[in-house]
Amino acid sequence: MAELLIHRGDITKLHVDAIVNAANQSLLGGGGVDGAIHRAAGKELLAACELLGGCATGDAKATPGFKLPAKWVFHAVGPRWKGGTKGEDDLLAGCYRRSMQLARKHACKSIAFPAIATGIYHFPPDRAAHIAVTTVREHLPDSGVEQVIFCCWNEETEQIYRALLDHA
Ligand code: AR6
Repeated sequence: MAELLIHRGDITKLHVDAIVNAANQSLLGGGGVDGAIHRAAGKELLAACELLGGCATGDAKATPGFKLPAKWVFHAVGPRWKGGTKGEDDLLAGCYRRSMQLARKHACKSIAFPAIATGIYHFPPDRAAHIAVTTVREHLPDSGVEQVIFCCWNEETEQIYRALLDHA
């Protein structure tokens, strides 16, 4: 039976098979968790990302983790929040679905997600967490993943995930 766990802290420190990045379409780095991942992984990560040719919103692409403890980074591009009527929910679900598919492809047993799109892209955090948990649960059985960590950077996010997972 696969586990869904909550961890409060920095995703770049986690010893898991894959961490997911909240990237942008260029895949060439940025602020927030993206900046932290690029700093911790080293310059080789940017060089690997340059070869990927960008990524569509709602999709994800894989690179090695280089200096990170994680073996892989799945760079997912979340949607900017535009009020909820521009397909944001489906695009965010796509990030989680594609990441779980990449986990299967790369035989990952453990994967950690940040709260994609809830920072600089302003997606409402409770709505985003619901999509994250629902989409991961849906794709878990086919994925071969045994442990999913929802990595929460702040207390508000942690409380939202706790409420969701405790009442499942
Ligand atoms: N570990 C875990 N979570 C973190 C960390 C960390 N080290 N740092 C921040 N968070 P954001 P987005 C949380 O803004 O909204 C970048 O410039 C943060 O508190 O990183 O998808 C990209 O290049 C929030 O809960 O990503 C894009 O241009 C969550 O990670 C744009 O930001 C996501 O916040 C993407 O914006």
